[in-house]
Amino acid sequence: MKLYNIEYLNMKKEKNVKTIEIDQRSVDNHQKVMTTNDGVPMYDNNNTLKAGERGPSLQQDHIYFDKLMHFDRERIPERVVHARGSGAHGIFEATADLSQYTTAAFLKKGTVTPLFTRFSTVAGFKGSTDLARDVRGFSVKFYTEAGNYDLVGNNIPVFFIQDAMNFPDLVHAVKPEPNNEMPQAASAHDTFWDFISLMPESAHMIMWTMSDRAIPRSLRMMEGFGVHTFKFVNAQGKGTFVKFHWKPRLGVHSVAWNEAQKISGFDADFHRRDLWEAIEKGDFPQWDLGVQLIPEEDELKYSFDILDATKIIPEELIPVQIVGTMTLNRNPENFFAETEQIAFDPGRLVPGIDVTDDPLLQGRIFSYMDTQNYRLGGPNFHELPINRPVNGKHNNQKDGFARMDIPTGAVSYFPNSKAEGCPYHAMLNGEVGFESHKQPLNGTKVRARSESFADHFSQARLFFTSQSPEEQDHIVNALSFELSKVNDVNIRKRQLAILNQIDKDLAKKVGANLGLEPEKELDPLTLKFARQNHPKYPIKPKKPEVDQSPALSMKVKADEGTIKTRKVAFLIDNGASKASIDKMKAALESEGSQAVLIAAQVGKIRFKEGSEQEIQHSYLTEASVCYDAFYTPGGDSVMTLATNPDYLQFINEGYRHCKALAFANDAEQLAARSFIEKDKGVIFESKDNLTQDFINVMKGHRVWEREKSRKVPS
Ligand code: HDD
Repeated sequence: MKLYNIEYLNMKKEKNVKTIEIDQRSVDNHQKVMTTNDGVPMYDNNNTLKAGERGPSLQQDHIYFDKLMHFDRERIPERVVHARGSGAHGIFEATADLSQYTTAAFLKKGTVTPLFTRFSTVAGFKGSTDLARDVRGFSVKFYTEAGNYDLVGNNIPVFFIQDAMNFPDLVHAVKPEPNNEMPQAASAHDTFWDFISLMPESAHMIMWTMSDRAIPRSLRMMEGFGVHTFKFVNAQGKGTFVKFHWKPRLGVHSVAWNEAQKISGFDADFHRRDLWEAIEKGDFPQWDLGVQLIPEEDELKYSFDILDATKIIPEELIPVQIVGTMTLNRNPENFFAETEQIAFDPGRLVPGIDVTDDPLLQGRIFSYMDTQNYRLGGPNFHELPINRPVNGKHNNQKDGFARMDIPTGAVSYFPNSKAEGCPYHAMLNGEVGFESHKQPLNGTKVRARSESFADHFSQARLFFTSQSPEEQDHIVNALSFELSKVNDVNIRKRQLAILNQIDKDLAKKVGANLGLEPEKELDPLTLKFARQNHPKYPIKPKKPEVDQSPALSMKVKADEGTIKTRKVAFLIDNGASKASIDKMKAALESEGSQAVLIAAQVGKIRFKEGSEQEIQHSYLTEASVCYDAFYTPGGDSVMTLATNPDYLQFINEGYRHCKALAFANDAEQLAARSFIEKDKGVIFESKDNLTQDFINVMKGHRVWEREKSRKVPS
């Protein structure tokens, strides 16, 4: 059944069952008199009530107390992890027939379901930078016709630990150290690497977090993963294991670490702004939802355990099938009411989807509900507009802080006869309700770890060796940076020994940057802790099914890239040639990319041809690191740009970060005043096909080969 009309839904100011409901709660102050919280018009919002104009304030000033009482309570606890986040409304349209595997109503082909998505960093506080080296949260709440379904994932398909019992320790280790609350939003410190170097199960995740995946170019350009193996359940009650993937339509791209550090200074809201602006412009970000399906019979077939959250199922082993598309098409009206108050929970499941025995997933099921109760002040957080299911909630739960629903009648128990047995549970009427998958269970009560979880390095190696040479270099650099920030040399040595188990060359290169020779064996302390879980550790790993996984590399494949929504800085000044600007602008816009004119100052500039234009961006406020590519048009502006250090900084930095730089005929001489050397990413109008070559290089995201020449001191 198609619940909503897709064309209608794709309008900019989205209207769907959920957003209509949200809009009903929105408050418009236009032309309204200011009132107290009780709706009483306020005569004077400037002065407290006093005994005489210069006298003390009076205790009867209820209006002032009303205002301050609310102000004093404006802050709620930030999320204990994932505090910094950005969200948007959207829709999901199911495009594949999955009825053989699941009864989930929102996955029925053709169904359109409203949703809200929140992206986040993990370690930083609510006000921290978007560009921290960190995992990104990728949470989606589907408001389905069978209730809310939350897919609470990350942009990395594996996790640091295997069992939820270690989660508070992991978080304590990565968060700022408790004595001095430093460093903010950074894993480059002793306590994090102390923990990691004693937990070899983190090796695979560390490869991902030290790769450029942890510094995305945009939230719109990252993959998302459900991480755990979940279970689909069909109408006959048969289960199928499933892994969820989100594939961004704009491709998967990152910035360079040097850029990330600088963006944090120039625009700590870089990702938030990028998401917001794209949606405001109507450039709605889209992801395809993919699934990897594993028959129940194959549960134990692989060299790794599918219940182990530190493992992927290589796409080359089980391909990802696309089953639908998510479109984010509306920004929140109010950050707090929507993005902050949304409460995700991986235990929020709908009929047709269930959890598996993954011990990390099992542990999450408690934590989320518990944290929402605390963070949002009580058990009625489900009634907040952003959290309410669109199909209504009916049960006998009552009271609690800030109850918003007003249940009617005298009956709040089940079974009852006085309310005709209502609300009834689905089985009474033979209706569909959530049923746990009928999975046979038996076991001895133990606190233990399965031996099938003991191979910590095979997939870490698979990830590293599947990267391009440039991506491998970035991992070496990131590890060298992080471990150089660690003060305790024993921690460095321990981690280096872990890296040596992953890849000898990797360990050697990182070791060289730390002045250390990698130890052949794991450190005795690492072994001691690993043996707590696996007494016979190290256990000989099984032979992996694949030894290369091209899907793990972000390198853009030839002809697959797009420059849609990319921002190109046009570096100009008075006297710039409008014709030269317009030619490039038209070419870029035809590919969906955006030209931003940047001059020495905001205000009017006059073109060579005589016309004028209002400029919004100047070298004072803009930074090269916030743009994808650079164009210097021709005209008389070339003379002033030649002596403008801010301009030269822009292009030098763009060059250092391997971005495309194009120069119109007259402007080519400017390259000679910088550190730029002609390569395929430096396009000269006199030598190249100016617009087409520029676009082609941008499609490849970066000219990474250029990195070898580290000559640019920007
Ligand atoms: Fe978690 C938030 C993702 C393991 C406990 N987690 C949180 C958010 C995301 C994830 C995206 C932010 C949700 C939002 O935007 O509001 N967490 C993950 C993934 C994990 C994972 C992909 C492993 C595969 N988490 C994990 C474990 C535990 C938690 C093992 C505890 C046992 N996570 C929480 C939490 C948070 C949270 C403390 C903090 C705020 C919140 O829940 O709403 O309950």
